[in-house]
Amino acid sequence: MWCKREDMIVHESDPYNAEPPRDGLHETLTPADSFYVRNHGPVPQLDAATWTLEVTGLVAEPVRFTLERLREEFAHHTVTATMQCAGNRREGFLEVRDVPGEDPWGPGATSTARWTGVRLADVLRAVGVQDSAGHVEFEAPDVSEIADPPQHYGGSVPLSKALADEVLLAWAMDDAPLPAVHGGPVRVVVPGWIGARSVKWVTRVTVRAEPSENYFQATAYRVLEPEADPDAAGPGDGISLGPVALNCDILAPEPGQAVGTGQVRVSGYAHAGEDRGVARVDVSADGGHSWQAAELGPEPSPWAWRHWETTVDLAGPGPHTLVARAWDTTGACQPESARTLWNPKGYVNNSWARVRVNQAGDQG
Ligand SMILES: Nc1nc2c(c(=O)[nH]1)N[C@H]1C(S)=C(S)[C@@H](COP(=O)(O)O)O[C@H]1N2
Ligand SMILES: [Mo]
Repeated sequence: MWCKREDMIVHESDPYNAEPPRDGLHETLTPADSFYVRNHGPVPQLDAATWTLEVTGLVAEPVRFTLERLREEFAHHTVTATMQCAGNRREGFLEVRDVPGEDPWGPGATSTARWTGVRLADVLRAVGVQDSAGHVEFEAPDVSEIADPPQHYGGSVPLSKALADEVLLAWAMDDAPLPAVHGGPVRVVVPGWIGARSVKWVTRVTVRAEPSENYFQATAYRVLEPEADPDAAGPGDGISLGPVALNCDILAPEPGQAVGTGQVRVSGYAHAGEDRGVARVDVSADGGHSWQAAELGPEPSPWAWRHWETTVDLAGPGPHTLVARAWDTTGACQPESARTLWNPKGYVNNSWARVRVNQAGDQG
């Protein structure tokens, strides 16, 4: 489905929500057939020839752009950026407490691509932003029944982020036309922020004084207090999510994998959102008692994840827990346990990554 590999882990087929197995996340640029998909409604089939983008609200004068006009009037830019859903690694919360009504995403609700398009800032400046502007809202034609009441998908970012160089109206992913399932013909890409703000199939940009009132901005994608009832949550409740929290996970070995005797190669990804970078990743082969620094791969861009790997010695045959934790350029480290982070909608599980493996005995 949607040109994805057959072994995608499909959380929902309608709307289609799927993540790749861990082995789909090893490369700097995630292969298109492995890139995770997060939808809240049916994928709209839009025609690039008739698609238009309305830029309105607190602007000098509203303007409607065709794709051709965007391509012709503005400089093209390419940014390598990691998309990460706020629900990435939610699965890790389930052993703490259930998260009713939300899909148990593993470590694959994140992927990286080279996005090409025009800067949102260039478009906003061309249209003229009024002094009273504070936020920029994005709206798309997909209607979500999950929203209360059912409504088009949307969200917003503060004007300061909307005007940042890295934020694009993108029509290409890894130099190919943006596939429909990823928001083609055009989506917003907000590097360093939760995936929810990178609105797919964007057809309207509204400059506003306040954040969007859309359900997915005002009510969802918020960290509620542990005892709050998510069904009773209303606009403005909880902590609104924007910049991505520092996170990492182990990609190899896989959970439950039987590993041989001797040294074991451990690898994974780490990602620090917004203006922070990954500074170090520590790996423990004894459940977190002792640590060694992993070797960091190249930083593909300030907006992308970094892969890491190292080799560990396991204490001997039997079960072992491999643990990984990332540090960012502010000196902050991931929290140890999902227990301290559990929240009713299951967002931002950025606790230490843990993978249990079994070391085989000597084949004497
Ligand atoms: N129009 C629209 N945009 C959307 C969504 C959506 O359901 N509809 N989902 C958002 C969420 S929560 C995420 S994590 C990213 C996922 O992008 P992808 O499907 O290309 O991986 O898209 C965002 N943009
Ligand atoms: Mo998301």
